[in-house]
Amino acid sequence: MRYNIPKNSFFINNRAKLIKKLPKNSLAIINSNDEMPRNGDQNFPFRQNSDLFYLTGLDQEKCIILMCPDHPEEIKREIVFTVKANQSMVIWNGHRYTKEEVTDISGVNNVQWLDAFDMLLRDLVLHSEHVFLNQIEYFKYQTEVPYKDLRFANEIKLKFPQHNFKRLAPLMADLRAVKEPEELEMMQKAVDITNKAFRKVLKTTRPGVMEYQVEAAMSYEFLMNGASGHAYPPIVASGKNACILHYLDNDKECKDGDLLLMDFGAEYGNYAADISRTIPVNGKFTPRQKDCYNAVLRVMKEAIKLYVPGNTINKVDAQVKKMMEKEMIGLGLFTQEDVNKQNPDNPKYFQYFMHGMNHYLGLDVHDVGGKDTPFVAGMVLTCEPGLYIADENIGIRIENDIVVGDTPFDLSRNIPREVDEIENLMLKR
Ligand SMILES: [Mn+2]
Repeated sequence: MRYNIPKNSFFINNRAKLIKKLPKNSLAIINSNDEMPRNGDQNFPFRQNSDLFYLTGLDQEKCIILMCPDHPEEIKREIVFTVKANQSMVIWNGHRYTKEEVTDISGVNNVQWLDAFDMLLRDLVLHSEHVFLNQIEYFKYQTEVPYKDLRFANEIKLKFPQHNFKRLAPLMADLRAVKEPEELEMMQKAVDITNKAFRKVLKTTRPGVMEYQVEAAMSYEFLMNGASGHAYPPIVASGKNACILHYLDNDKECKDGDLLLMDFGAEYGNYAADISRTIPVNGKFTPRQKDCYNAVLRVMKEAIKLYVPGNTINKVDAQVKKMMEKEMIGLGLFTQEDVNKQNPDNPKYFQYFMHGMNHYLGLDVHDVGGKDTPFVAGMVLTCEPGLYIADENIGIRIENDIVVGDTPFDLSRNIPREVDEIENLMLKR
């Protein structure tokens, strides 16, 4: 393992929290993610199912957990299934978990090989009234790929059509949204590695550098420090490319006088960082760039104060949009009068700041949680105001990762963001 995994008490506690949410006589089933085929005999790099990792710590393909907390036989209340490695697997793919290792990592005592799955599943289903099945339920996302949990749901419904099937995803979302101390530690580590990468970028960026070379500097620091890599495809966007919100080409030259917007984050032990920074390619902001940058930075500092219990994503977003509107008037992008007579369905600010300014962060970069769910201490969200003035080749986003609390805590507090700080660090190239 490249990372230090939390003690199994963390995973045991996570399962206890889920069990509390299950009605009596329930069975919950969570599968490992598929190994996704690429081409020929290759797979894409394996990434564990976030819910399975959260409940077990297991970071290997073909694991399944069955949780049946009211089963009359105590030994069957929690079972993990895993693949039994044969000699050829070990030679070609390396070590696979032993039963003892599964117990050490997850704290589950009953570990079985996959060939015992069908009979034990039958036993547990027949002792249960409700069967909770997992599925990706992220809003605004759909896929035509029949992934493992989905195929499994279809299969088990055919086998046991009289059972009462229920959605596990909303329960998992409730649990995962509020982070345990072990998780904050993992996320802090992901953010700290991202900080190292940013400082490397400050030292290596200059006119003539290609965007992908900036990306390479990030990747180098990530891997050198035990991250599995990028938590999501990084955006390295110079000049007007910064106004393309999901720019991923990263193939242009960074030019003298342009800004460079980077949205990037390390993944450490399956936990994501999500940071954005904007720097001048040549090491010095122009007066106009500085004015625009400081406008976004002022808003960010005010916005972080809103990450307190009771607030919501939508409420914070609305307040921040008002703050940005005021800054835009200050920057001469439009006037108060324009705002007074604007079409409320298409406000003036929208032309220069067209994305949401926060989302949950955790095992997934766009983590579970609702936009109108009141914040609770221990939730982690990004704070990412932006300003995009395509006509002026200016695209700015500054993004930090904030833990909700009466006093919000900034995981990214050590990542440089002041104009002077950035310019000074770039001077030392
Ligand atoms: Mn983000």
